[in-house]
Amino acid sequence: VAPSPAAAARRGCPIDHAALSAHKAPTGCPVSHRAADFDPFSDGYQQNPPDYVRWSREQEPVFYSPQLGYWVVTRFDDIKAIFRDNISFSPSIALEKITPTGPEANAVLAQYGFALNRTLVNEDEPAHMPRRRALMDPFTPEHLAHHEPLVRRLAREYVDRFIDDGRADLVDQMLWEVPLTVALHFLGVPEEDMDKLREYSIAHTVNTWGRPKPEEQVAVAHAVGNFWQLAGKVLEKMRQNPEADGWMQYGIRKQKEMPEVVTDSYLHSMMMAGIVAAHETTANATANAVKLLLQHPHVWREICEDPSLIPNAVEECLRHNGSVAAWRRLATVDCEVGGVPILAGSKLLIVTSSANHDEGHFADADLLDIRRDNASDHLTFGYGSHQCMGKNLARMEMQVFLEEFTRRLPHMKLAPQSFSYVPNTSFRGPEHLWVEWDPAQNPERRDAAVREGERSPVRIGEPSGHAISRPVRVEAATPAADGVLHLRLVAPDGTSLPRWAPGSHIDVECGDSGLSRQYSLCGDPADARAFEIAVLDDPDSRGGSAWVHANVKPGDRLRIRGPRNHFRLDEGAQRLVFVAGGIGITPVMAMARRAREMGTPYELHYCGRKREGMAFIDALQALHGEHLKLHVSEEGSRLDLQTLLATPQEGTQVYACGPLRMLQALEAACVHWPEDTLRVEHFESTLGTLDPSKEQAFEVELKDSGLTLPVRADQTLLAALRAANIDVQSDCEEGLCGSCEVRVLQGPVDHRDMVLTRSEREAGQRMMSCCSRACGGQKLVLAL
Ligand code: FMN
Repeated sequence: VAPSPAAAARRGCPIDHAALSAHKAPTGCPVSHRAADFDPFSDGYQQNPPDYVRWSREQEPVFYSPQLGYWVVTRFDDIKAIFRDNISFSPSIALEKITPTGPEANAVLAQYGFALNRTLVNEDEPAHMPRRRALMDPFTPEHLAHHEPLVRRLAREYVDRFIDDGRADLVDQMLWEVPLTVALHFLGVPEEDMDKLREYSIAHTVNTWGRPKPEEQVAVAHAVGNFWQLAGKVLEKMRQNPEADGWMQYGIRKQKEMPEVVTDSYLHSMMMAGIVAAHETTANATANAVKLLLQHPHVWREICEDPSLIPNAVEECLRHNGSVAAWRRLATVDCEVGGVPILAGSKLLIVTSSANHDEGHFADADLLDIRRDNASDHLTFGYGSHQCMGKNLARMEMQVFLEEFTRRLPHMKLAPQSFSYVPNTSFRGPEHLWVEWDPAQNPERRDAAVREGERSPVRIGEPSGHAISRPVRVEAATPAADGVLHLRLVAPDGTSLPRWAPGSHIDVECGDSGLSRQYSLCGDPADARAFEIAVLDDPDSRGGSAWVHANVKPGDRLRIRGPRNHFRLDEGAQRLVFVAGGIGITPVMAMARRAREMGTPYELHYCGRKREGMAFIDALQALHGEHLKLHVSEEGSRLDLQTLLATPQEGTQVYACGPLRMLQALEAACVHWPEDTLRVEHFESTLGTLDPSKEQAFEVELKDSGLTLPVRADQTLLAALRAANIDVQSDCEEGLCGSCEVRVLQGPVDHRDMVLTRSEREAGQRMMSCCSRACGGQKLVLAL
């Protein structure tokens, strides 16, 4: 086994420079000045971890920190890949002390018989998955629902205590204690030990993830030792009454069935680690969320006015400013992360909070956008087989707390203060959060019913774009061609809208009709004030486009969702060919504008039946000049795809949108081109509704999560995944948009979507979970 980099660092630079230069590391040596200065215990990291490592995310995404003796990883894809592979990247060091303590503190810990060992979070395979599976049931949405009344009651009672004061430290007066009580309740712990546990659990955080000064170490060690012993005593109490409710009692009962899986050491360690896992994370996450929302008063106002935004606001707060800033893994083999060679035995600090601000995954990543459609892709809960088991308990608590605050204290503001954090790498939340308000304005003084409020159903574990709509005002509605209406949509208060990239679309809700339809953004991405779309009046309308044409006028309010992008332009392409048919011009014109801006050689082919029906011809001619080729069939100028695509050219990419027939012809014309040359977007689906009498049930094995699930004949794969607490995005649920794509590792797929190309289908490595199934009831293995 290679020496650990920490040990090597003490002897000099641990880096194999020759190997690095062969791998084209960004700086040649990962111990750049910035890497050398990286200090996660400094105030800069504590105040804003993703900002503190922005330089790394942008320029040096994998670097070695000599101060910490860890490799630091900051990009989304690299971190997700590490989470995915829990064999090469062992979780065994997740609870190890990041700052080794001195002999005196170690002796104190030994005095208490401290032996915190493997739980779940730091357990390796093959022991981990059987244990996780054995203990998972109490975390399913239906079991968690039993805890909701307690969370609501506690939240209400704690707010009662300070609502007339006009000022409160939400951390001290509520957010610390309520999640602790919920955690204890969930674990099955008697409430009488609460105060001591609170004191001890802070010490545990400092002991594990912090850098206590030598003189503090002994005091911390005493507290941790006491925590350990108390955890042991509480566990003994529970063993006397193993039939009681609680996750620990559930574990005690499981121990009888499978003593080799649920061991004594596990139960004692979990008793201690479980409290931290369930308590501090949620307390901090809520404090971070409230702080963040109050720092964005317009967003706070919006959720006060429309509580249905709360579930996604919670997700966005977890992404933007979550309570787990970084996590750890140990490389067990020589490997590469982001192209940088890492030796077996190296320790990795994976800065999940930085991944959550990675522009490569989250557009306009620093913006707090509570309508972000992929907010729940964040890595705050980790991912894969070790993903936080309690994630949905945390989500439920946070939703309830925010409902309570927005309903009863909508006029609450942040009091002037500076924020302090317990210095540590991983768990992050303000130690105090002072808020103030005018009690005379409390809504319940005017209407006592506000205190009880209406219960909006808590949405547990369902990251669906359908819940998040954004109001816009129609600034202009003008014809862009026969039967094509061009809409310019702006924020009602005139502020900027989220940034978007070419290929994006929005969903427009068609009034009260219950319909919503996707429309590609066709304006200029540099225009931050407006979204522009163009809607064809479809003669065979199912209601959506007909509604738009019959109803939408300037000054109207509409609700939209998105933008989201499943048709991304590869900005690295050497040459671009764009082909648009009819209304398919909308995404393509935003792309062609970008190609022109970047100076990439491009040509834009725009086909239509007759000129009057083709939108934006004049504007396109003005902007693209000779790059634009019009093909108007009534005028006898059809596009000859065979000639256009006769000779494959290295580095060329073809982007196309238009009628199904045109896209099929293009696919045929591109067969002799390199794979992935052609990228298309479909506007229509041929998918019918699921007919259980014609479908077969099948099984899916989820490799990253270590689960096997049945998918019934009357159920989509997406529905089966959600029922098992697996977060999968979705949008159109018609096989058109690509949001619900999952990676397939094994098994034959019956593809029914319009997203994948023929070669992608043949490769069998991806499938759309909203519609595609296994062939003939066979088993599929997915990377989930
Ligand atoms: N239709 C348009 O008229 N203009 C567009 O820019 C447009 N963009 C779309 C983008 C995507 C990603 C998808 C899936 C569809 C798009 N459509 C677009 C099609 C519409 O969503 C919708 O299917 C069409 O207006 C017909 O709906 P209807 O049958 O309810 O009238």
